[in-house]
Parts: sequence; structure tokens; C-alpha cells
Amino acid sequence: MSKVQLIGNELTNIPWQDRPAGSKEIMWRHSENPIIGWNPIEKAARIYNSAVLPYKGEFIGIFRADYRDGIPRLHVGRSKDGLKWVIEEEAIKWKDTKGNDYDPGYAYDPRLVELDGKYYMVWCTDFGGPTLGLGVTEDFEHFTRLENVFIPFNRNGVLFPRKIDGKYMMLSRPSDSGHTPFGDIFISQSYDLEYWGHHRRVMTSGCTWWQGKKIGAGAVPIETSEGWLLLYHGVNGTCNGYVYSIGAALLDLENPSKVLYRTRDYILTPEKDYEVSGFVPGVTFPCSTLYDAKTGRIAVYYGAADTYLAVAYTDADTLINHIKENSFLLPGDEEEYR
Ligand code: BMA
Repeated sequence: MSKVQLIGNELTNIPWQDRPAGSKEIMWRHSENPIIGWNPIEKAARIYNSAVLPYKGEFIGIFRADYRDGIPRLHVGRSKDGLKWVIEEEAIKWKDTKGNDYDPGYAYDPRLVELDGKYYMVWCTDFGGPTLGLGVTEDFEHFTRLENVFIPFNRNGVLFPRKIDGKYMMLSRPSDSGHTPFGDIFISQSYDLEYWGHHRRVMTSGCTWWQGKKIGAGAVPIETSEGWLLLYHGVNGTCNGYVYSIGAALLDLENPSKVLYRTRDYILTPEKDYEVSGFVPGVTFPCSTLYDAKTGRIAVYYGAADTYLAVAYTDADTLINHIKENSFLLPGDEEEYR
């Protein structure tokens, strides 16, 4: 077992529980899951696939809130301990760069990253069909919506937390307008967060059964001594519909279009009542992590059954050694795809 280093800040107040005695799980669930249940605020029936960050000694998040009209919207939430959340009653109001109102018709599956001293959000937005919206805030009170990243159809946009070789990097998953029955993870580069190009395929679906149908980037990659740690979701089709599990990969630090290792087996799959039963049964959908570079502790926030928000824990040594020792790559994963 090698000692793995997470690159980043200390986070002494990270939510944490030790792995239960006798457990060999690579990722173990918070014992009080789910942390957000049905009808959490007046306007929303369900809050689930959501993204959090440390903020001013406490925690902040952008939450996917599905209203009773069926439309998902984004709300800010705050927490002292990362587990008990106070979600704002009103959805985020967006302005464009000229100060005009620019609210999306729907917005879901946010990812949140601190980058260059600001907080950027990528979400799935409507733009004649689903694709990636991008916005920025410095204070979580004023929100500026930037240019949409891609034309439809695209989902699961995840920005890297720093530039690589002078360029912003974004993972995404080209899709269709519905419940896409295919999908690989791609990476695109930009000098200004507006014009994107130099697209490469990073990882293909079909590697093993649980990720046979499609895959999508989950949380913002964590920089580690062994490469970029990426948590992602993998989907397989059963006779009862899709099942969403969680896997992990290590991407090359200088060229993240190259996969160094990826998990042959899922590291978390729907098992608990709140994962196998809900609005959409059989979904575990990671959108963010908190981590403590000093101890290597990682808290994973994942949506469960499109109904709940749940937390699971792992640590750098356990997870990264597991990925390296239980990897299975497909042709196209290892090399930059042209
Ligand atoms: C995907 C996204 C996610 C959702 C998942 C399972 O296509 O829409 O928001 O969690 O389906 O329903």
C-alpha cells in the first residue's frame, strides 16, 4: 500500500465517519443517510444531485431542487457541519454579463468548483434541448451566467479546479434529448471559458457490465500524487430500467484525456432503501466531494433514487490503491483519442 497525497487544503471540519469495524468496503455510507429527504423546502418535492464546497469555515452548496411543477431549479444551501443543510427558499436569480435577467427554464445536476478565486457552476440547462450552462459567483448572493458551454445535447459538465498547460479543462458527456442510451466522457479545453475546443475522448462505456450503457463525470477531479482522481457514474440497462453505480478513475496529471486506471468493479451501487426506492429507483449519482489533504479523508455527496441527498466516505489510500490494483482499461482509455 503506497501513501497517497491529496493536493489541496486542510479541511479539519470535513464530515467524517470511520469505516465500520469489519467492513472491507472501499466507500462506506454515512450512518444517518439520507441527509436530505422528501419535501425539504416549501417549493421543492425533492433535493438530490447537488454540489458542495468549504466556504468561510463552514460549507455552501448548490442544490438541485425539483419543484412540484416537475421543473428542476438551483438553490443555494448553507451548513455548519456539511450534513445539516439550510436551503434557501428561492431559486438562484441569474444575470448575464450585462446585468440583464438570464434565468434558465430548467437547471439540474450542478457541479461547483473554486477556480482562480471565484466559484464556478456547471449544470444541465435548456438551450433548445439539454446542454451545459456555466455561471460564476464570488459571494453566493450575486450570480452571473456566462455563455452556454456547448450546443445541445450534452450533460455532466465538470470543470477541473485549475488550468492545465494554461487552459481550462472541462469533462462532459455528449448525449441525446431524452434518457440517453449511450455515452462516453470527453474533455474540452478553453483559454477563456467561452470558446471550447481541442476535444478528446477520455473514457468509454462498456468496460464492465455496471458501466456498459453510459458513463458520466461525477465530482470535480481531485489532484493527487497518483493523477487526477475522478469519481464517475456508470449505467447499465436492466429489464427494469437503468441502474446508476459509482466508479473511480485516475487521469494523467498533465494530460487528463489519458486514463491511467479505472475501477473494473463499481465502488458503490444502489443497495440501501433510499437508493433502490424513490422517485427513480436504483440511482446513486455523485456530484461532488469534500476532502482533507492532511488526512486523506474524502466525503462524497451523491443523489439517491432522484429523491435524496446522501453522503459516503472513503480515504485516499484505500480508494486510490484499490483503483490501481483493480483496474481494467479499454482500448482508447490509455491513449489520447484522435
Ligand atoms: C440522468 C440525469 C440525472 C438523474 C439520472 C437518473 O439522465 O437526469 O439527473 O439522476 O438520469 O434518473
